[in-house]
Amino acid sequence: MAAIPRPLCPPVAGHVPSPSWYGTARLAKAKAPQCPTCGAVFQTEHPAAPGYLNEQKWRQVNQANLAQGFPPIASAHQGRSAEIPALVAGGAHTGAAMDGKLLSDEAYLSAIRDIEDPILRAVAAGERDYPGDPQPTEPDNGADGEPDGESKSGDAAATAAESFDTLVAARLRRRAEQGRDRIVCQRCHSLKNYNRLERPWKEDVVSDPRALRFLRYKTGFIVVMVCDLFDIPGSLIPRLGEVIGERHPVILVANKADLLPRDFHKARVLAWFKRFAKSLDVNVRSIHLVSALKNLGTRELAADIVARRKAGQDVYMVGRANVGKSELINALLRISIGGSAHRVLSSHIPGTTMGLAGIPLRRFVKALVPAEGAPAQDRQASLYDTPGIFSSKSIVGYLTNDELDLAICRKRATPFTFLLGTGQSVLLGGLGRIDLVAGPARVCVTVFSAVRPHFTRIERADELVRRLQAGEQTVLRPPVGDSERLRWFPKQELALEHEFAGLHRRHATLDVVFAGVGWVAVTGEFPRAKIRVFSPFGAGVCVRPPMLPFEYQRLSGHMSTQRKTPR
Ligand SMILES: Nc1nc2c(ncn2[C@@H]2O[C@H](COP(=O)(O)OP(=O)(O)OP(=O)(O)O)[C@@H](O)[C@H]2O)c(=O)[nH]1
Ligand SMILES: [Mg+2]
Repeated sequence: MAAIPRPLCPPVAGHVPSPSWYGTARLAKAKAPQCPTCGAVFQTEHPAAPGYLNEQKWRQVNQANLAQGFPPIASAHQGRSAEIPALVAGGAHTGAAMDGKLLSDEAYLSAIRDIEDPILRAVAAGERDYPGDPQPTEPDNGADGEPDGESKSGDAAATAAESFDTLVAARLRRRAEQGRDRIVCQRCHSLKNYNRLERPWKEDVVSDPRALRFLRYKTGFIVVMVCDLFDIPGSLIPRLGEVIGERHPVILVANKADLLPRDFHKARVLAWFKRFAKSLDVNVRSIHLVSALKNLGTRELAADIVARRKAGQDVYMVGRANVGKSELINALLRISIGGSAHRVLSSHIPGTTMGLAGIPLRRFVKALVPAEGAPAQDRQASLYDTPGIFSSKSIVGYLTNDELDLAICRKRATPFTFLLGTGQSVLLGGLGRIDLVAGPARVCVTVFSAVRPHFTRIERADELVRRLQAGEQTVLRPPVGDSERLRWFPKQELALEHEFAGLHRRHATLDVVFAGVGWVAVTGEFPRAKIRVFSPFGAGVCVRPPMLPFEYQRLSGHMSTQRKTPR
């Protein structure tokens, strides 16, 4: 595959580089305060960058840390670190005298008790049923509502106040225990609630596997290496063993199995996948096909992790960006008792996870820890989500958010089978193109991709690509956007030229893969065919043995030489 001669995206004016890459390496040593859902180091400097907290949230993080006995945190970004203690000390919003210190637990509770307005008091205490709410309250939970001072004697009022304290303390403890009072960074908040990012995501991706190098110097852990079944071999990290060490036990997981056709032959796909696993330089102990989103195979995976993990060992999820590591952790939490409050952030934007986000293993009761609780050795053990390693060869790297929506396969892929004649071309938007330049009159091609394929003559394909590169929107989508965006979009270049013989009339001979976008299977019995494959910068294309060699039969009844584009 050709190397990419330029950065993934044009420079952005006023952009501040993210500290994520270095943060990841550093985090292994120094425990800086992190966002619990993406692992980014908290900061108060750059609102659009990962880990940003406003001043109020920053104070709350400090208070929560202090309540748990941690020292006050300093900003990871040194620029304003001198101001931070003052900022924290300035948190006297409850009116308690603090002499430059933070509120203790008791002071916080008494400050809450002193609030006169019952509704404000309930809000401050984290109540969900506010006094005056029309919902019925539980009959045995009278202290949950407003203690009615006027109708009580002095003793009764004191008891009510005391039980209110106990209740608030218990509730705060419970919320912290359940992870419901987590404070997340602004980036996670906007990704989770609005599914968008304010700044280009490509600025934040971790593209060097050496970010995981700290694992080389650690002992006592097991690795779960996740890859995307829809993007093999693009989602494998070829020389991971050089980075993390070759001796650590690795469980290899091919995720997103739900994207394959409904009745795919599992044993055959597993055998096919094992060939790629053999080329890895890590100590692969077992292989699983799972779907984190649909909870397929996750229980078997959990049982395998339990069987292979020794007491006290940590678990690290590693893999390329967007393969579903975080979703897999959420799937394991889903099958654990009460673990859902510790969810990590998962989104279709590559580079969602920014640092090491560790979840104590005791949160995975029933999935990774026995139902009666974690054994003593496992008290300190955690399951870590790591930032995905972005592949510079992936075509996905050139796409904007809107284009990602068109290109990334999110639901079961419907294979389209067509006859491609010599001198014809099949195009996957501006992301890939295969020309059949010589060979039999026709070959069968089956497209597995979310991008709508376009079939045409080679001369017409040349013309479409030329117009696209001149900034005109054509049927080739993605890319999408104004003419400046289309002009900027990388030019299609020759990625490979391949000559092969068709082996069987009813059996695909090979897959042509466009990393991150999908693949095209070629079927037919012929002595020789020659294809030319193009992609942006000529990157991310390879040929592999067919993954689903019999799939082309599915639509053979609908096949038509007249129909140029599938409906
Ligand atoms: N169809 C399908 N989609 C999945 C599955 N698992 C994850 N996804 C989707 O893949 C996308 C990426 O998932 P993440 O969990 O954020 O991937 P990640 O590996 O943590 O990515 P980074 O944090 O960027 O390294 C999200 O849109 C998920 O919904 C799956 O099993 N099936
Ligand atoms: Mg992630």
